[in-house]
Amino acid sequence: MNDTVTATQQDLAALVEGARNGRVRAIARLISLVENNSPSLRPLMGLMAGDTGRAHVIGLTGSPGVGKSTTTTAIIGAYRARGMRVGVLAVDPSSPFSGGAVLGDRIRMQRHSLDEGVYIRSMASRGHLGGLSTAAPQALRVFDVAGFDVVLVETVGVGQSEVEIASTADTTLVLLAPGMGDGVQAAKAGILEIGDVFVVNKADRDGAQNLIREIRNMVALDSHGADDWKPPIVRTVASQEEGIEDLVDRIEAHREFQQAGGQWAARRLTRARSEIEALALATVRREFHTGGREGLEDLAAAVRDGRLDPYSAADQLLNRS
Ligand SMILES: Nc1nc2c(ncn2[C@@H]2O[C@H](COP(=O)(O)OP(=O)(O)O)[C@@H](O)[C@H]2O)c(=O)[nH]1
Ligand SMILES: [Mg+2]
Repeated sequence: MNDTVTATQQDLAALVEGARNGRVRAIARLISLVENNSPSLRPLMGLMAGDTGRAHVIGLTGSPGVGKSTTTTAIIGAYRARGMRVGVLAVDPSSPFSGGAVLGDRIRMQRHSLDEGVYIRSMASRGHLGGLSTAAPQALRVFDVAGFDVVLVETVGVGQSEVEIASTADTTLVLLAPGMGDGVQAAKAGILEIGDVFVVNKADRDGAQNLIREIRNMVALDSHGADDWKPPIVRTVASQEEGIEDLVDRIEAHREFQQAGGQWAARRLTRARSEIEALALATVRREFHTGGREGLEDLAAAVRDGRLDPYSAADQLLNRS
């Protein structure tokens, strides 16, 4: 089967079945189809719709160098020790279709490379319909079909869409580290608002205690109702695997808290909503430009020349008048 050719329904069903049985080649193939925005995605998503929603999706976000990959590797080990199967999706918006993790991550994660209970994949999403906001959930669906108990999503917490990916996880970890010039003041407010668990990594460095205090003050200022989850702050030295058991305990506590209340389902509803919205908007936008809808060029000329106002032009473009 080739990316550029629409696979037959039978091929796709075999691939999905392979993924269901945890076959690495099938999983890899499916994620490549997502990454490359294959025409097969539509039937594929249809085949997979029924058996998704089981995996606990954990997002990790934070500035480059804060220790996301190191922490991810350590968390994998902790979950494996608890007998769970772990998938990792490293979302890299900048890299072209690299098809693999960057070298540093690969070496670091190598200790898990022979473990059948672990699958690590980095994914680019250039040219994907709807970009990251649809590529990431679709890739997550593949991990889910493959029966992973936990999926860790590492994103570079710089762009808005990367932050959104992490924040649509069931549990979002916001990583900060002392001595990186990204104290709480410097960190984007948006990142702090999405944290379910704050991780002060590189706690072996000076300034960790100050950073913890800053975050604690910030969390306290954020108005939490009596029944709301109060984001804990966990100290880690990921490179030494220190604090990781505590971190995983907090992650599990967050899952249990949400499942006991209605938040688990509510968050997944939000995730589905934004995925649909992103797909629909991307489709509409593409139609404007490929001429599937009449007349963006004509309408633009009419607005430029003062024959039409932009509101009416927009209505006409959407076929609403
Ligand atoms: N001192 C110290 N270094 C760490 C710690 N965690 C990670 N590092 C180092 O920080 C660098 C960046 O880590 P990495 O996980 O690649 O960060 P990422 O860009 O957020 O994924 C690497 O050289 C790590 O070995 C830690 O807890 N303490
Ligand atoms: Mg990394």
